[in-house]
Amino acid sequence: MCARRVAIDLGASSGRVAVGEIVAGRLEFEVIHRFPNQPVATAAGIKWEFESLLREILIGIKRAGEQGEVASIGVDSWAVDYGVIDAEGHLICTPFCYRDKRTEGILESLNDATKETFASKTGLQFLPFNTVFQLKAHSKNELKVGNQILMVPDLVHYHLTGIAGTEFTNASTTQLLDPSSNSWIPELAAWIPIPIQCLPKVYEAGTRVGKLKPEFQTLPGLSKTEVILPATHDTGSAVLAVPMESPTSSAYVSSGTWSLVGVETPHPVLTDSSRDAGFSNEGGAFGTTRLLKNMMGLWILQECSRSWGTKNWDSLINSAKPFLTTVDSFDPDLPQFLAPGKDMPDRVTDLTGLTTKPEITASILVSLAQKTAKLVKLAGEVAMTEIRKIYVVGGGSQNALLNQLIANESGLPVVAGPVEATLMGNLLVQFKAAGELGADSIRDVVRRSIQTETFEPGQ
Ligand code: LFR
Repeated sequence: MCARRVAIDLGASSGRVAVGEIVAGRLEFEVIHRFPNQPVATAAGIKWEFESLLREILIGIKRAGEQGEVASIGVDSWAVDYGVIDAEGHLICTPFCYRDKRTEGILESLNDATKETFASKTGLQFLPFNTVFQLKAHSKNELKVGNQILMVPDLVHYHLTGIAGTEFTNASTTQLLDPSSNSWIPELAAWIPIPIQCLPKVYEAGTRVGKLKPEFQTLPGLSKTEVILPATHDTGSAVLAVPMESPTSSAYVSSGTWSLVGVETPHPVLTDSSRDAGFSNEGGAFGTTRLLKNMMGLWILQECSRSWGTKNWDSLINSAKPFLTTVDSFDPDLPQFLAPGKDMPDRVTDLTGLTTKPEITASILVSLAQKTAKLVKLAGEVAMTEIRKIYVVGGGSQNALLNQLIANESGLPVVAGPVEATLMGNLLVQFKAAGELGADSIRDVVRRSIQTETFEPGQ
């Protein structure tokens, strides 16, 4: 009988718990629990409601166990955010949201020499919210020897097993890790400053961490369950499930609240051109590197539709069609778009002069497509390879209009799907680690399990 494995994917706007099985070489999975997630304003700043996320995760895990034996569980989430546990394992600081303004100004205050050290040692794009800058802004009383900094998925794994550690794909987004040696960089910990011992041991994706704590083992279906680390960075899991046949001539876009645009390389690309173009070398599973740039994804439109009280997302997208060739575009990565706010449509109006919902929507979609095409081209240049196809995965891959616009802007075919790339990548690492994929690669199984749609340029 085939093992049932559970993937938990925490996203910036929702979380999902899915159960997967391998049936005749295909991955079959079902999302058995969904719950909303959003950053909340607290007296300390913008934070995630971590206790509530844990409660929802447990509802999902219990449900999975009630339906049958669960062989393993793995959690992935957005990157960079972390919590702090003390020497007794108590969570003394729940995760801040990367959209909190406590890191404002830190990046700008770096001198050239420090910037050079960061860039050359980590090969990561400078983003104001990278973990290293959040830790710079963090109260140092909490960052002392004995305490540990755990990323969001690590906190959940710790809650489930009592074993503390982190995983390479997510650790690589902290801007504190050397992507070539997988080790923390003492010089950068000293810059914050934090004791290097606060940074946990780094494990590879696929590591079998151990059994659940006794209190969970007594629940139905969970007595033998182990935690197996997926690529705990959601983008890491998603990129594993990009169905590309030829990674050297393909670019991917992991499309959701953010768009992560790049190529997969066999090793970090720490060249001047990569650094000048602001590319990140994020650690991938199985020795790969995600050479990518983080750009604002559907976030601006999500915030506009929240502000407008939009009920029907599809009709909002359709309403934009008549205006695609007439609206002005803008750079979606301008800093004024980072923070949440009901005034998001006004922020677009300020740049474009557009005021109606269909025109603002058109302007956002065209801007996203233009920026995506530009980054695909840059990714090819930086990786010194010719890109012939773009793969779009994740929730945003359902946006046919955006896919078509990307194809038109780039002049390249766009292959859309899978929508649930992150869950699939998470589950398949667990099956692989347990030796249940046979000779198949993760991408072989993905290709067999899904249908994609291709958008040719100029249609
Ligand atoms: C996508 C993502 C991106 C990361 C951003 C913030 O969900 O993980 O890869 O840059 O969230 O953590």
